[in-house]
Amino acid sequence: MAVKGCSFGNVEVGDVNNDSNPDMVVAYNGGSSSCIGSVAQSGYFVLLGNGKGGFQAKFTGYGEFVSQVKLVDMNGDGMLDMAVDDGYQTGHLICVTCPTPITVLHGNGDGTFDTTAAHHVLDGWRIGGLVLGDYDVDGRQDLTLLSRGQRDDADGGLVPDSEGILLLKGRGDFTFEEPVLIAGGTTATNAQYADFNGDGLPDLVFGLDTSFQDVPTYYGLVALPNLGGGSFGQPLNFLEPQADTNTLLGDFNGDGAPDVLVAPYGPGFPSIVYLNKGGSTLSLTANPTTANQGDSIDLQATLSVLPRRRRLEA
Ligand SMILES: [Ca+2]
Ligand SMILES: [Ca+2]
Ligand SMILES: [Ca+2]
Ligand SMILES: [Ca+2]
Repeated sequence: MAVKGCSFGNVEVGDVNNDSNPDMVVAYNGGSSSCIGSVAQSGYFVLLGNGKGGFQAKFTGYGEFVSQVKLVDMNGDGMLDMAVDDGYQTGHLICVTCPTPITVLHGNGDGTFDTTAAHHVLDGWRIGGLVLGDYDVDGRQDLTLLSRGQRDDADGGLVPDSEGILLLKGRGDFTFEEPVLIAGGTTATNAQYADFNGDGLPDLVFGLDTSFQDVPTYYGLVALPNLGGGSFGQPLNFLEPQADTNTLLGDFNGDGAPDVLVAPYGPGFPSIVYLNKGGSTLSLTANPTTANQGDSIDLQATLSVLPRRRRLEA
């Protein structure tokens, strides 16, 4: 296996050959611009686990500059497929406005993926991250892509306000509906789905990297509530330094509700944990609903507390 000092992308864990032992896939950039004086083919490594801590690695050449791979069963056949973010490079130079093709490779169930019949999901957009999840809860996997902009073929630049988050509803057969852009004019450092309010719909949380909005409506740590049917509500913003919001999810206090850890990229900022208060809401109703100055009215406060999943299971 020749690595030659080139950069790796991300690592994913999953059982790609269906032997119940966890395996790994690793994105490999290749290309001379990320290597030290050498040229290497871009692609990905598959490391098949033997269940005892050992792995057998195999490299497969693919793409121009594979930066991210994600494992998911896109067609529901029980075998993990692989979504691939390729690009940021043309020739041997990293290109900041070049589109990054998104493809899905069909998993053969034996640790290999069909690179000869890649399913092209999206071309012409510069993508900075892949997020998996069935956001419309129809049982078919969807794709959520972090857009760094759509290439403007007229001038070779980027279409204004085309940064944001692209929602691609999956049809379950490696094809997707037309992308829908939300959070336009912003770029996210990363994004993840979790059901923060316990309504069964996965909500989206991300850290803001850059805003190009004239009047900012997204900043810091952003949570987008899932309204159902594939749509998301207004952002809930939490103040954080811009471009410093790498988000990690976990249930850090063991109450069954997902929390968010904001980890700084650089020195000087502390890590912050946002503990989820669940879907609790406080509302106030007046009786009568209208009154003149000097009249008395009754106010009734209602506190609604959604049951947490762990409590339901107990
Ligand atoms: Ca395996
Ligand atoms: Ca599959
Ligand atoms: Ca879906
Ligand atoms: Ca939810």
